[in-house]
Amino acid sequence: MTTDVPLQLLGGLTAREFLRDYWQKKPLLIRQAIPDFESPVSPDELAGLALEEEVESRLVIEHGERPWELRRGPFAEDAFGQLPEHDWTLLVQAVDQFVPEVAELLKQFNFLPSWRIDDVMVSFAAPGGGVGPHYDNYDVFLLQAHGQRRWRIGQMCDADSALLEHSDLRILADFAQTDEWVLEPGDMLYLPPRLAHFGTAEDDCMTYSVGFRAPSAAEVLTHFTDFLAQFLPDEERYSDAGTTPTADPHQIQRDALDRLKALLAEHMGDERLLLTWFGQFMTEPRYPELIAGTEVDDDEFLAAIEQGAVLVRNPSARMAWSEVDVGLVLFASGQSRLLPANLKDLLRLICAADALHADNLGQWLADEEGRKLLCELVKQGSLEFADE
Ligand SMILES: [Mn+2]
Repeated sequence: MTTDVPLQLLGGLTAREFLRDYWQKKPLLIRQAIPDFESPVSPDELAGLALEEEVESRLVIEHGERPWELRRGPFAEDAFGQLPEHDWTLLVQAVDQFVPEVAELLKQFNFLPSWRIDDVMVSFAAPGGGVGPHYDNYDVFLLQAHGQRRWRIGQMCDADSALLEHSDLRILADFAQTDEWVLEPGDMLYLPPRLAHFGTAEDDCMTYSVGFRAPSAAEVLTHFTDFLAQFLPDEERYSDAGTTPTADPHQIQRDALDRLKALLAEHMGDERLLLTWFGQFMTEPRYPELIAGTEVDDDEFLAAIEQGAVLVRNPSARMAWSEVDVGLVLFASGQSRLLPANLKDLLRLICAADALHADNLGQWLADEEGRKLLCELVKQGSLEFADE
C-alpha cells in the first residue's frame, strides 16, 4: 500500500504522518472521514444481531435497576420494547464477522497490520445514552454512522485512576475534560490507548468502534512461556556444574542469578518460537466455534475449483504470514504452517483476496504444495466454499 498519499479517512494526512504524529499518542478528529457515510446496518438489524446466540452483546442502562445497569445478551425479542425513551446503549461486538459490508470498511484501515485489528463494535444509543466516562487500553477509531454523538475527551489514565464502585463497568470517578465535539455521520474520532473519553447520544445514534488488539506485557510473558514450556524436557534444569565452594551455604550468590539469566535468555531469545507463538496468538479467532472445517479430499477440492467453485475467507478467521530463514509461515486462526518460500504470492493472495477461484488461483492449482495448503485451510475452516 502507498504510505505517502493523503487519505480522506485521515483528514488529508498520509498514513506515514498519522502513524508518526497521532497513532498511540494523541487524539485526532476527522470531519467527513467517510463522506456521506451510510450505515450498512440499521438499528433494527443491530437489535436483531443482539438476539443471536453466537453474537456478544450488552445493554447499558444509565438509570436502570441500579446506576449504569449492565445486561448481557443474547436478548429476548421483547427486551428492547421495555427500555426507557433515553439514556441507554446497545453494544454489539464483532459486527464485521456477521455483516460483510462492515468487514469491507476495515479495508480502509490497511495502513495498519490486519492482525492488530480486533473488531468493529457497533453501538446504538437512545438520546442521552452512553457508557459513562472511561478509558480503554486499546486504540480506537470511532466512526459516527447515524445520528449525532457528543464526544468529550479528558485526561490520560492508568491503573491508578479512580473508578466508580461498579462490578461490571469501569467508569471513571473523575473526568477532566479537555475537548468536546459533536460528530455527524461520516465523522471519525481517533483515540489513543488510556485517554479518558465520554460519548453521549444527541439523538438516536449509531457509532462504529474499530478496535485494536495488543497483548499486555503480562500476557506476552505468561502465554509465550507456556508455549515454550511445551518444548522443554523435564531433564533440562537449573545447572551449576563447575561451581566453586560457597563461603556461606545459606547465601544465594550472584552466580546463581547469572545461571538463571542464561537459562532464560537461551529460550526467550528463540526467534522462531517467538514468531510462531505471536502469529498464533494474534490470529486466534474471537469465536473459534464459528470456524468449522469441511472434510474434502485433494481431488474433490481440485474438481470443485475447476468447475467454478469459489473460496472465501471465513469471516471469523484471522490470517497473517511471515518469512523465516527456512521458508514462510502462514498463521490461520491460531494455527501455524511452515511452507516453502516459493508459495509467497499464494500466501499473499490467500490473506488479501476477497475470493479465490480458478481465475486468480491459476498456476497454484497445478502446484502440489499450494493445492494442499488450500485444501488444508478448507478442512481447518479458515477458508470455505462460498454459497452458490
Ligand atoms: Mn471506549
